[in-house]
Amino acid sequence: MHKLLDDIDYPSDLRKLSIEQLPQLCQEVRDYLIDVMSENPGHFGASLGVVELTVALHYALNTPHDKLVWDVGHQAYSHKILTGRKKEFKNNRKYGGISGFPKPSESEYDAFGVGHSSTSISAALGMAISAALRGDKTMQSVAVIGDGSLTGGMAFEAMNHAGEIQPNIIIVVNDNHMAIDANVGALNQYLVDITTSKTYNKLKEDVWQFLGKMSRFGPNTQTLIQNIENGLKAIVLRQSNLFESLNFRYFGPIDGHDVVRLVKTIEDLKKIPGPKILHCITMKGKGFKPAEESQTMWHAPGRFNKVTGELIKDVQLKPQPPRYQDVFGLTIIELARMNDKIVGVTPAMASGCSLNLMMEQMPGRVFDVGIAEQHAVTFSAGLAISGSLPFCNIYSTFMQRAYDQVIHDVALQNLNVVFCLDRAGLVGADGATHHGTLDINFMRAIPNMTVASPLNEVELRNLMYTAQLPGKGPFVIRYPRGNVENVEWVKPFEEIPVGKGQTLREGEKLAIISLGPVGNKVAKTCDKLAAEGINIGHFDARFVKPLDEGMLHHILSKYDSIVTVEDGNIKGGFGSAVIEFMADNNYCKPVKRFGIPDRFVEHGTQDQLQLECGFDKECIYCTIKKMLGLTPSCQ
Ligand SMILES: Cc1ncc(C[n+]2csc(CCOP(=O)(O)OP(=O)(O)O)c2C)c(N)n1
Repeated sequence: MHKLLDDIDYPSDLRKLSIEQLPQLCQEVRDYLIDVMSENPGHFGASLGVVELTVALHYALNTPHDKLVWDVGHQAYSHKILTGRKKEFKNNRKYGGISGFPKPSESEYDAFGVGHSSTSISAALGMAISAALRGDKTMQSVAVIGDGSLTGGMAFEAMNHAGEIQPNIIIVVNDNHMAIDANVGALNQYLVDITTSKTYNKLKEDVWQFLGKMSRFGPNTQTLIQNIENGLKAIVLRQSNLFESLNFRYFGPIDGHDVVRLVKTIEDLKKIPGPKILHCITMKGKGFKPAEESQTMWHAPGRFNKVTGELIKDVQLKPQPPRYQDVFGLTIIELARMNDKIVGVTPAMASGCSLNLMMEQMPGRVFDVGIAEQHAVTFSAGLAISGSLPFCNIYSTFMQRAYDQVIHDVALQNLNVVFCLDRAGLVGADGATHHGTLDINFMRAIPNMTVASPLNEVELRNLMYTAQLPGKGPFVIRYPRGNVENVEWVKPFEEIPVGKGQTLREGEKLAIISLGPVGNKVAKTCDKLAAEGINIGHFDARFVKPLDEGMLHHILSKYDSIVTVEDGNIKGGFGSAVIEFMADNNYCKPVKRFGIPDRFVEHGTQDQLQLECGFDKECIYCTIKKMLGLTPSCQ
């Protein structure tokens, strides 16, 4: 059967439809999303939740002239489908395919590059002001931000600014009461209250209907509308509405799945100057029952049967080892039982980092602070200075947000906060915005800081154990996304001396020094070389800071050339630390550094990206053979 979506590639095609046809189009877009994502997984629930909003926005706005900024961008899949990427969507997040997030270099409809939350209002504000400065009076600047992302401080910084300078912007609050887990915080409660307060909403509805009637009389009634608004709202609404108090005009809450009403509302809002909030109530996973019912699990599920909703597990013949995040999540519970000072802190990533396990067992000792990395760090500093021992778990990429807090609030005061950086290194399909490849570099620059990366699951446990022993100061433990090496991983805790690496094998001529789990791949390369009669040394640094100086002196005295391997950016990273050590100690030897080159790496599987960056097993093998003057079997 011919579908409306078949004829739509761009918003200009969409605008040819009558408003009555939009519900059908929404159904088709939703079906297409379910169809494609059942095979090629991605951010599912959030995308299904904004289908109507996306159609309405592109229908009512004049994109790409009007600017549409998606916060985080994980929900922007229907936007991609309706802006020239319908076919390409089948390769969403795949190596060489389109990005899972809006990206201006990919499309002129992607007004701003996103991936990290709470940036949309600032960016839309900048766009609105820039348009005003160049005399463009027609451009609309719209930010779409979820209730979860609204908990990020930047969103408030931007509203605070906008409320004063009164730009022409629309902020659409996409309120589904969820972040990845259930949304938290007083603001979340406020949004619930505002949605459910009968008195408030009756009043809003009356104002709304009145304004709706007036707007039908055309632009001449605008002044009248404004006068009424100013009078009525100033008296009644401003005192009772947070957004009104910040000098925004607040509209809603309205049903974010009623596409016709959304279109009419957005068209009305376009005629009202100044900063406006449109509060839409949506449901995450809308239209796919399992996703509506289990919203956290369906935030980003794997492949699934699109009829039954059953998740498709890849065939597994033997039991799979746990993920690094689970080792963290289970180990912190063990440690917290032994040490009652330990608490867990997460900025809205409880299930992402497995702190949800501790939350279930020790609810009073884990704090989900919302999408607020900066606050998470300084809150941890406050806990630590008062005698608690916080394990603050933040994905490496999101830790970039809180750099000053780490320096100023934790390291400068030498506080014992344990930073567990999950998803360190190349993360895979989430791509450039999410790779955690800079933490080695920025953490090793901070005085007082210990920076470690475990080789495997046992080391992760032991580092966590070590970090909570007295007097350890600020302590970073970085570990990657993915599974650990062994099914059996629970061993008694052992303290690891801070700044001590380990010898994995001695050899001759050339030594590899690796950092973190990438060392397991290196070990396999060493095995392969050994099978050919080439015996090189392999050392696990464990610590980037402090470096194991004794081990380095040994390596640099014994071996002729050095190879470093790290899952992080080469510039200023672990290999650079080794070179600095060599320069400071007058060692002059050839060094080859493997890691991520000085550019942003896109999306793909972790293996594909390591290969692209030239530090997969094969590249290391070939380089070593060349360094030893041997002809590699590869070129
Ligand atoms: C700075 C930052 N921290 C954490 C995340 C991880 N993250 C991605 S989506 C999401 C939840 C966003 O919630 P909301 O804005 O309400 O959107 P929804 O998924 O509910 O549609 C989080 C925490 C992020 N993208 N950026």
